[in-house]
Amino acid sequence: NPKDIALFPQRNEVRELKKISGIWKFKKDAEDKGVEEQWFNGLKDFRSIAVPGSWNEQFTDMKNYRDWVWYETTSFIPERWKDEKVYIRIGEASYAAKVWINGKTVGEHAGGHVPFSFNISPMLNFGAENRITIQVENIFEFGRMPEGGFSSQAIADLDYFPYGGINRDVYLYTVPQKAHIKDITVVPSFKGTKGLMEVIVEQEGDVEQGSITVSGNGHEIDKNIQFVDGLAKISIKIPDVRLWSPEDPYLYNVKVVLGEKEEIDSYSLQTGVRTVSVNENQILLNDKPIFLKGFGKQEDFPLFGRGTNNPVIVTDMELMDWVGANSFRTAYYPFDEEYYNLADKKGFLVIAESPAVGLFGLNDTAQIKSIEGLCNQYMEEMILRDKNHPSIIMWGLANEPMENTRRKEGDTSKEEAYKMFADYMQRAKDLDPTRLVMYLGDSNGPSDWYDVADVICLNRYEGWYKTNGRINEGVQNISNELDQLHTKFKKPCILIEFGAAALPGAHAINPEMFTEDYQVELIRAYMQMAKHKDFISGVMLWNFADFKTTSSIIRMGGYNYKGVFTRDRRPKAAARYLKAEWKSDKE
Ligand code: BDP
Repeated sequence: NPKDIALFPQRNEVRELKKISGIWKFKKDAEDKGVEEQWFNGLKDFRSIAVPGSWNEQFTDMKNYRDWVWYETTSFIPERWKDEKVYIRIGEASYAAKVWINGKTVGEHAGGHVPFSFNISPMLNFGAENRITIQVENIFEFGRMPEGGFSSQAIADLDYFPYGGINRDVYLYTVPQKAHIKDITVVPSFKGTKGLMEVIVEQEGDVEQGSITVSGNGHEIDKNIQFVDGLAKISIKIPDVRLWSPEDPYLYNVKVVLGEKEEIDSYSLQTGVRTVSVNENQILLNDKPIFLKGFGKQEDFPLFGRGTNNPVIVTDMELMDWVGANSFRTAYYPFDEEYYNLADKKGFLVIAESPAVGLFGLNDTAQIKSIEGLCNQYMEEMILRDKNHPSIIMWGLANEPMENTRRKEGDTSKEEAYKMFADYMQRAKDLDPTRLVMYLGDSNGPSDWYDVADVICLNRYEGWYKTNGRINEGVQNISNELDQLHTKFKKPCILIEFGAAALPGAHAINPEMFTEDYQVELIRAYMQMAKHKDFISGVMLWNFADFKTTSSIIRMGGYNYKGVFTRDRRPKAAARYLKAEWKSDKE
């Protein structure tokens, strides 16, 4: 059941939680013979791998490996878990995975960057060690997301490294047998000093009664709830509401209990009260204009690749504070939940993105059909998992959807592509009417699709790939384009991706491409231009840090050097320039 990922597992009076990440057994299966040879009954001749962590970084012979592998670990399951429902939750496995417990099939999942969860009670031995086996592959092909098979690129058609493996933590957790809380959606709003939370609770089971307690800012509000067909809805008024904002990222605690006299299940989450909206020129948070100063980020670091590492999450937000940024994008996929938890607490504004990168598939009818379902699935999983984070103000639903320039007369795929795209964007808005939606429009993409987005988000590389070496001319081009787009669509715009590669330590008197000086000059020119347009609601640099990508003639050593920090988080000259700009804005 996909809904099993809606709530991050937690430990309380009625729920148990055990993290089973660590060093696991690991084996390559390039010929895909493991299932036939029943490797799920115990791996032989294995080596060891860290979970979470990408295999590409950990093994010298697996840098570009994308085929099948096997993971195995054991975990003791106590006798007292017999009366509970036990689940396994895998934070993410790229790209597809199959799971066995004690040699018995549990289930499978396709799609990286999002968690998946299975009820494993029927396969467990209680009061004993249990063997957990996960088979993973990261094959890149047509009809997957991100899509493969469009070019002869050795590894991927996209500009980040397609790391494989179990890249996030793995948990075992329990929920009560009788009934449990499956999902909680909190929709906040306010009027003057009165806050409102519309809360929807979904349970698995048929308990009729429950309660909700919202506490914060010196108030505690208790309400009983009634379930009809497993669902309960209630509006909770919050007096003297303390709104969530970057200046005051205040969080309320929402506790849901199932059962009347006896507590059958309970779940607590933290969320904030804030609203997001737009007018013709601005993005509004709590009805006041905001300006996004920030970065596109990747989950990428030496040694663990895309594997989750909490010190990196904490450090990156410290560094964003240090330069005076207030926002970041999870380019181009949903990040580990800890990013959003910390952003909620620190008051960062987040554009949360789905893995719909490089939609070259909008070329013809067959391609559109092959990815439509996947786009929707990932968008839905992302919203299901992340909807209660006040830090997320906007969903990023696609990166650079492309058009077919070789269409023949009578070909209707252009209309079909637009329709698919518009339906997809609308579906996200229907699922979550409280946030904005956007996609990143490339200069080669369709320019008339912005009518389906709340904000016009441009990625432009003038002064770099185009008008290279001629920054002012390039920036003038974008300035003209922005004016035209704004006149046509009457929506706020974000310069959401721009930048120049800078090799750390490279300098020149006359700014030359690839020097730190050129990167500063380019960023300065874009930011100055943005200052003179009142419909620009943000500047977000590409990228926060240098990151690993696939080898090519424009990616020296396999890295994209557009970071303002190096891959190991040392500041380039551009970071100091931004700090001077952004910190002085604040003062
Ligand atoms: C943009 C792509 C992004 C790349 C960037 C670049 O959307 O993924 O990393 O170009 O070339 O067009 O740095």
